[in-house]
Amino acid sequence: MKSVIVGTAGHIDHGKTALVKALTGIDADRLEEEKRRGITIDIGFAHLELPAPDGSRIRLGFVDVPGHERFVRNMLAGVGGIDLVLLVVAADEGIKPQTREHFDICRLLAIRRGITVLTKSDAVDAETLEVVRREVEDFVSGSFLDPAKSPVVALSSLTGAGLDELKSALSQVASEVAAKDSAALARLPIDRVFTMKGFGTVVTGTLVAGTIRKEEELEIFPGGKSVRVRGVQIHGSPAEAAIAGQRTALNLAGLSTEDLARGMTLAAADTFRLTSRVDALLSLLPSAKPLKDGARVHFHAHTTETIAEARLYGTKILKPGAEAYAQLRFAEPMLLLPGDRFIVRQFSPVVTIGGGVVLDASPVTRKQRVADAAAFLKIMREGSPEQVLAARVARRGAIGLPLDEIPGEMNVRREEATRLAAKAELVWCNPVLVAAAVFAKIKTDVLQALKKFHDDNPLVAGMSKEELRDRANLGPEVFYGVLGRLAEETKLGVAGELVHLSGRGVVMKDEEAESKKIIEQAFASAGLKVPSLKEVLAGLKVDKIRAQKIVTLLLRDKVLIKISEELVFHQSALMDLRHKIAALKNTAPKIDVAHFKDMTGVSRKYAIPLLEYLDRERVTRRVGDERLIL
Ligand SMILES: Nc1nc2c(ncn2[C@@H]2O[C@H](COP(=O)(O)OP(=O)(O)OP(=O)(O)O)[C@@H](O)[C@H]2O)c(=O)[nH]1
Ligand SMILES: [Mg+2]
Repeated sequence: MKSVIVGTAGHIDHGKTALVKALTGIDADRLEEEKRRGITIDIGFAHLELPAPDGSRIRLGFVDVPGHERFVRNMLAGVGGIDLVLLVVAADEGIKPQTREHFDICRLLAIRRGITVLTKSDAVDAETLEVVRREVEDFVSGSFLDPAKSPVVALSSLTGAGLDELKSALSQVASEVAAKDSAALARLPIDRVFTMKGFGTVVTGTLVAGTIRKEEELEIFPGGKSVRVRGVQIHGSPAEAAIAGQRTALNLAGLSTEDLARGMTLAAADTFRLTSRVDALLSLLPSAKPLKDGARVHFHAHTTETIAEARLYGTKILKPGAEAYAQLRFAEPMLLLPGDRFIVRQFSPVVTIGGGVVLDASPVTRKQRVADAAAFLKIMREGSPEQVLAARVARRGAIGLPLDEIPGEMNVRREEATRLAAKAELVWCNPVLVAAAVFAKIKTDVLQALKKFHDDNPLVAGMSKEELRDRANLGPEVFYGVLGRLAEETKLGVAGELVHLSGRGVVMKDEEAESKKIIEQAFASAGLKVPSLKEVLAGLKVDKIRAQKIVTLLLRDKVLIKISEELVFHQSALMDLRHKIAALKNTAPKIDVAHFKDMTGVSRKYAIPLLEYLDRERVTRRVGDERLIL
């Protein structure tokens, strides 16, 4: 069954609550004080089922709001989730200040459908009724309530005259209202918190999106606590699930009324983030005073309110009737998402001055801030979902946007995020997405850094990955994404921890290659009776620094092996020694220094370091003055 939320709007005492009661039989004034004073103070609720023109049934949830100017903030807590408004004007009074203010609010919130209701028709004669009807029709003409598109119904809640006409108008308009998206990520702005005997802690609200099932885990904003839904009620009856567009009551496990308040939001778990500032399109009412850049305002969205500072983009002052991009900075963080509508009221005296729509609720760091905020926000406002995603990824530059953050940033399900990412032609560097142009630039930068390294270090096989990453100033995800891609394209090679440009690496000049050979030869032919390194290097054609680099290379490649500060051997000589010692094991399990000297022909100066080397290599183990052959 389709569920539609109907809200009342209009000046105090114009008969809103009486109208809801005449329609539904329910008195939405539930507070004792309201009954005593005969006015509505806080929002109240009622419901009604009507046959739709096509024979199906429509469930209407009513949110009745107070008309008193002092309670506009309560009205704002109720009006956020409505699909259809009943703009109530008493025939004996006509248009009054809160008729205007409530109507302004409905327009600023972009409520699309409604019915204009002239109440108390019994209290005036036919002629007066006609005069008021004309006045009201004039007032709403050109708006979403234009009489050419939306019904105007005169009635009396006292006598019931006109009620049937209103019901059929309601059924017609409600059937035309676009249903809220029950497949979207769930969001329930809380408007009431109380305890119910036998049911525990209860929150109510209009489910503005998604579906909430019994036993589901949700997250509370602010606070971030996760909660389990113990029970669901729709209009006082238990239900398995609540779907978008329904007035919803939830019993939450393990929470007391102190943990919860109007203005908080229950939403899909592990998806959204609180925000302290949003970028928005802000419109000022023609009746408002000019708004200065940086002015403080009262900010209302859904059931929340806070104080906000309005930073205008590209202008110092917003003129009445004009609109501008603005950043709203909140005194307290809240959950807001792109597309959310809001109202702003003047700081003092408090009157409604404007409103708008949130374009971006995921502030980025100053470093990542886009140079042209207006261009970015224009895409947020008018772009297709892929364009919006592409711009969001592009502004993250080389840091990229984690796929996991897209649902929270754009209010889309994960599957949708993945689909959009594929469509927007982004580069996937698990787990982040990077704009194709940014990725191409990073590739160039990495290749350049690598080239410079090779130029500066001709004798080194490659650059260490971490040094390259540091040089390119990249996070690990994007760095390894780029490295992988460049390796695929055979622009570079990766060997262990080292990265080298294809075709580069160790490129020796003739002199160096010759020197390398000389050194190697000198040690290879010396066996264990090695010359001093200094001596060998002194006899080379190349300079000291280059000679040292060659030695470093030979040591790195394990052609030469250093066993102590002074002693360097060719690996083949040490290999021979190991074989000899191993062969000895068959005849004698132990060897002492004298025996070792005899066997190898080296002096004590070489014998001790060599034996210590063999101990380290676990070829021998020292036992007293002897070595046990292992
Ligand atoms: N004669 C007549 N009186 C009505 C009609 N509808 C409401 N009233 C009376 O008007 C007074 C105000 O009605 P409410 O329904 O409380 O008005 P409201 O718009 O809800 O007022 P707030 O919620 O305080 O803004 C009450 O005394 C009602 O009995 C009507 O159709 N005819
Ligand atoms: Mg009322």
